[in-house]
Amino acid sequence: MDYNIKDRDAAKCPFGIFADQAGYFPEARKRAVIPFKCSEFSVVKGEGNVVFTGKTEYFGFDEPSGDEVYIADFSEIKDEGCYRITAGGQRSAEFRIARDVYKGLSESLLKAFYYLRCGCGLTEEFAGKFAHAPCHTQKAVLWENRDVSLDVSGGWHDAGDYGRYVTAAACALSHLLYGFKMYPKAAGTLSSGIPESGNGLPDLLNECRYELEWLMKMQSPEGGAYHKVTTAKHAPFVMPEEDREQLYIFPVSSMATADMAAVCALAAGVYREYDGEFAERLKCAALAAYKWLEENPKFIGFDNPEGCGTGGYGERDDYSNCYWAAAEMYALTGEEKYHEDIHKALQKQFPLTFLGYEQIGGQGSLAYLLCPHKTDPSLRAKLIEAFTDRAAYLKKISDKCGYGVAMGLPDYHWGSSMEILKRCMVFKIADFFSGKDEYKEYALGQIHCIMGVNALGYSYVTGQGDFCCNDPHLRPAYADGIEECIPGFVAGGANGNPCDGPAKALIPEGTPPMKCYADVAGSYSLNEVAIYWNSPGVMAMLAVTENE
Ligand code: 9MR
Ligand code: ZN
Repeated sequence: MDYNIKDRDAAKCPFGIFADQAGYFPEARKRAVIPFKCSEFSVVKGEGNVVFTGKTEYFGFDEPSGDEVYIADFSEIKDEGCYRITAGGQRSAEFRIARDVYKGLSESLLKAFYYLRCGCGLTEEFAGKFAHAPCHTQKAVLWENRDVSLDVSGGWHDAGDYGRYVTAAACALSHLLYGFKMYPKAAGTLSSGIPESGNGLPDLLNECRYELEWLMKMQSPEGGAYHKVTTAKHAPFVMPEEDREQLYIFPVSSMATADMAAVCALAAGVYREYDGEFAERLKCAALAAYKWLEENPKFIGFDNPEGCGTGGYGERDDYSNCYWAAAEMYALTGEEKYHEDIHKALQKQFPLTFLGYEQIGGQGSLAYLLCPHKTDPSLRAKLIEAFTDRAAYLKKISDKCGYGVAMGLPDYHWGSSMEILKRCMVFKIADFFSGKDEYKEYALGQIHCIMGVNALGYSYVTGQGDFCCNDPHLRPAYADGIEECIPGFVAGGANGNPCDGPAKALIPEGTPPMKCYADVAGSYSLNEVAIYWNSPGVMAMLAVTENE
């Protein structure tokens, strides 16, 4: 696809040693990766005081990166401050050791949702130089009946494109809302500097409300959820307010409807204590969507109709979505019929711990495990075991990777950063329910990878760290003409099977998957952003900072 993008040359990493560019907690395990032969390393404080010298540990050949890896373990350093690792004439980026190393990162990851708000202008007061005029405020027409026009304005742009998709939205909201439910201390104090800040509601809930208001507009009169609202084709790389093409609302799908029931029920429970009226509206939307599912038991998937080229978000079945919906409805209402529906849904085969938009059963399991009503002890035990087994499996994979990443070779696909962050969440969820601190370091290991402990040394979050991606496939970030990228966006990341022109031109055949990345705006399969790639970032941050 030609988007008329002139890609800038991606910068080369100025660092030969890879550390977390945000930093490390004082008491945590601290490791940097050295991808060349060396036996000794130093830790340098500030402007060059060597505070520690240690022997490296030879890890061996690391398959995902193709590197011979040496590990520099400097866990002994616990004093707060700014440091670098040096060895063999190379150095790492500067990083901090402190209890609040992830504060800025957490806020920035949440603030990214504000930058994606649609249907309103971003003002200079909150968006600074990234302010822009209101976008996509016009009514949209039904794709299948152009005489019907509806107001479905609001919500977040999905990603680098300006589409708004219900299943993607529900997934992102679920990560944020579970982050809030499970880690209330961290979530309650996270402030992102948005127009609603200071109104008595935590900013995470303010931000989610912006999306939920839109989501409820996507409900059909019969209770089904329209799958998406987009233009017929992706816009060129223009600012959102310059994308004035006709907006279309696409038909109802089962996945979108089940996800709408689920996430509205989840949100109704969360907002109940802050805003009874809003919670009631959410509950009504959830009930109507669930009723639609009962009345329309046959699966209705989604394929782009001819003439439409925006994101599809098709799924092969809606098993995990229906499980999630039943579990949230039960958690909200305590009605036995939903409990029975959970058991019915579990007769189908799907992963119980996956937290993505396509396999969303993990959210169903969280709903059940956190449910305030009577639960079945054997099902509870089974779900907890599913998370702890998954964490144990991911631990083994991390141990086999020189960079400590819980990713096997095939896991480096489109949006691998999301996979890494979801793995961090699985480690933390397993610990949450087992009551142990078994996987703490493994969870942090995944964050370290996103923040620079990876074969290219990138921080995969825009504006965070001295060497971070800066040219993501994000329309406003390109069209605004500002060199510095809008901060806080998680880039898709390394992808062993990139499928767009720029990526194919830039990544030589046979490149190890962890190195299949380029920071160029033209590549959507390497460098796009998406709401459900930022949301596991926020949830992971809440999880790892809750007790710091
Ligand atoms: O995140 C999606 C990824 O898992 C798929 O492989 C890819 C191709 O279908 O689509 C991605 O989703 C995109 C969506 O279709 C449209 N908005 C941008 C999304 C992120 O790239
Ligand atoms: Zn918009």
